[in-house]
Amino acid sequence: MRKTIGVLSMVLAAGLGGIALAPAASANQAAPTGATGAEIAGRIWFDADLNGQQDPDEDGIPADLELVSLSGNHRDNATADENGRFSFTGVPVGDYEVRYAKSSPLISPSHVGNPRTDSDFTEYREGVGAIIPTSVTLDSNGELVSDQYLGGGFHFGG
Ligand SMILES: [Ca+2]
Ligand SMILES: [Ca+2]
Repeated sequence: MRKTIGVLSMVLAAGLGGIALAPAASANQAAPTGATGAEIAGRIWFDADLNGQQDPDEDGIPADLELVSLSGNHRDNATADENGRFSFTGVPVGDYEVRYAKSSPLISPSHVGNPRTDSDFTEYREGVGAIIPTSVTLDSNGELVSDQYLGGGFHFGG
């Protein structure tokens, strides 16, 4: 009799332990990564031949950029350096636009060839400028996923 009660208690304890631990473990995983934020980065460049790829002889463009949430709220500003490289850091999970308020609507074709060196401008919006849509998501391990190879190719002509 004693032996049977002992086994029953152990089974009950193990079952309860399993139930109690599961939600605590997943909550602990998501909190620290979500608080840090992700990096969104890329390069604005002068696409001389307008082929949508960053070629070795094409220069970067220093540019003032704005990060805006899809709901239209200003999130951050960044300035591309003399090589056209820019970075936004500490960006939380969400959908965004990187906006470049250039005056010429002549932008490179979107997503042609190698995604690390292509142009991710998808539209020129009158009164706003050239738009790169992007997002920060969480993968199944709770790790932040963001694009650090965003390209913005354009031409002055037209
Ligand atoms: Ca090119
Ligand atoms: Ca890209």
